[in-house]
Amino acid sequence: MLIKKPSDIPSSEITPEGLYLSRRRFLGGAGALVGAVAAGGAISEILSPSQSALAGTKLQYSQSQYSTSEKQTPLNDITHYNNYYEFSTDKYEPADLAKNFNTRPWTIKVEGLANKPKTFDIDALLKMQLQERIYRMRCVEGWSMVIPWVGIPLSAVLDDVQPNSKAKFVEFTSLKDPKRFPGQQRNVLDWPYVEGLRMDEAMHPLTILAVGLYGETLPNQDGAPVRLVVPWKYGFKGIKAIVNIKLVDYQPTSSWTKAAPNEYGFYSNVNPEVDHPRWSQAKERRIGEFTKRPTLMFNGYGDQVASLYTGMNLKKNY
Ligand SMILES: Nc1nc2c(c(=O)[nH]1)N[C@H]1C(S)=C(S)[C@@H](COP(=O)(O)O)O[C@H]1N2
Ligand SMILES: [Mo]
Repeated sequence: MLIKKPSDIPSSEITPEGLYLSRRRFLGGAGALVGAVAAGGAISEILSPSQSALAGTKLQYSQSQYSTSEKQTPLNDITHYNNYYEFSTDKYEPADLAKNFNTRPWTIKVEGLANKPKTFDIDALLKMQLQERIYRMRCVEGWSMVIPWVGIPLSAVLDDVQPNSKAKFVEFTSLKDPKRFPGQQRNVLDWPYVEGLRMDEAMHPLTILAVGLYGETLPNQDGAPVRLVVPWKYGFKGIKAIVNIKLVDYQPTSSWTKAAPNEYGFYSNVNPEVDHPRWSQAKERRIGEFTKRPTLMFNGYGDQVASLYTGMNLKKNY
């Protein structure tokens, strides 16, 4: 496959994390008011009948001390305002384009520098000790949501394969299948989508593999059947449709870093003091609100995660 070097990609293609906002109605107060399903509505009610019967299945889970009590974003917004370039660069399109995406069979291979590499079947993962994690999420574009995820700590899966002492980072890879992902027929990103975490970030109790939201299995457009959620980092870290998790001794190069290294660094921590090269990160718009609110350092999770970055220059390591 022909991969375009970053210098060959017109800026209109690497702008994506912002380009479409200017052209499209921004989801906000008015959009939220007309939303058909209020917070707490059932996913099955908003899915078209043809959508995979697997999305919107009730999950068993317990509560967690890590959840925020902030008002949750309506389900209709969480499922109709998605960044998912495998389907489309337009945030309004994945809801429809993903509706027939088949998430069975599905396995997640966990391999690399581990004593007991293992391939998990998604249905085995769904039977692990799931928890609800109501997290603030913030996109690098400046919008935020509060999402009641259901998932398992990533550490539970990693502990199972026993990482060895050479493992320093974790590399995540999404499914590559241009037949099922129309967006992969275009070179908007270098497919498959790849992300990475440092070992201590991956093992942190806030980091989860999400398999559901609002108590039911994930809608396809939100990353079914399994996606990463790291609440103190910009949304693009939350890689969707994961098929491979690899323990490695090098710092993985994520798809966004590859596309625009000066804009999207490895750490990607939510940081109001470090502007994106083309816009400020000082404020954000919570979907459903008119007035912008100040963005919090580490997205408000500083008490739990700031110590991971002690002594690091966060302007250099953006
Ligand atoms: N595989 C894959 N994962 C992805 C993306 C993508 O395009 N492909 N987009 C990322 C970005 S930029 C954001 S903001 C979040 C959006 O997640 P959501 O649609 O559940 O809100 O998914 C992230 N994970
Ligand atoms: Mo994003």
